[in-house]
Amino acid sequence: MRPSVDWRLCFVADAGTAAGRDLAPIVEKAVRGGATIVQLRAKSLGAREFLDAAKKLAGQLKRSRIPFIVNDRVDIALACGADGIHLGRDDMPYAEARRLMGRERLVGLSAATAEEAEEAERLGADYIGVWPVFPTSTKETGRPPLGCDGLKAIRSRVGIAILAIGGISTENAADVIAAGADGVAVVSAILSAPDPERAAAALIAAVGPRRT
Ligand code: TZP
Ligand code: MG
Repeated sequence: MRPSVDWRLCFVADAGTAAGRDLAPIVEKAVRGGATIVQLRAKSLGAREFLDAAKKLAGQLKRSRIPFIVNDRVDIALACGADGIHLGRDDMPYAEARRLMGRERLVGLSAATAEEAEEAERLGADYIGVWPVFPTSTKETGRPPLGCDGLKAIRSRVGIAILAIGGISTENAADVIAAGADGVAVVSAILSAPDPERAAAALIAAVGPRRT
């Protein structure tokens, strides 16, 4: 059986935003601060570099007992022994990804609308990354932010775990949880902070105690 997941704070370790900085020590600090999940996102790395980084984080996070999710690439997730995969609309379709990943690993899907959220739930995804909740400069979204009202509307339509993403900070994290998210996923709030451990600690404090 897959262990239950504490969804509260997903640190999305984005190689692009890190701009050459080693992700491993930043991930370690984020976990020390209270991150409950880590996702590796590496849009511009080739397979070999992506896999090297993924293997390093997979080993590190196994020791910390923190679920490790790979963004985009099912092959990398399988090769490094990750706990899950996160897929967007242009990535491998859910059914093929699930067949390869199996039921013991997590498969998460991005959802920008209530229809996409319902489809993800129907397909059997373990969680959805709902985006963009607030304006963000980390990723070109091309969509107006959902805001807490948009997030609430999605919450009313699905029962699966929701990770809110896009412009989440210590200032708005509690509102996002009040709107029905199970957790928040952040890039810059941790990666661009002067002290990633303190930033993660402030975020998890804003999110509050585990409820699921
Ligand atoms: N997916 C949807 S928005 C986003 C991703 C990876 C970026 C969120 O980054 P930030 O810096 O936490 O706003
Ligand atoms: Mg993707």
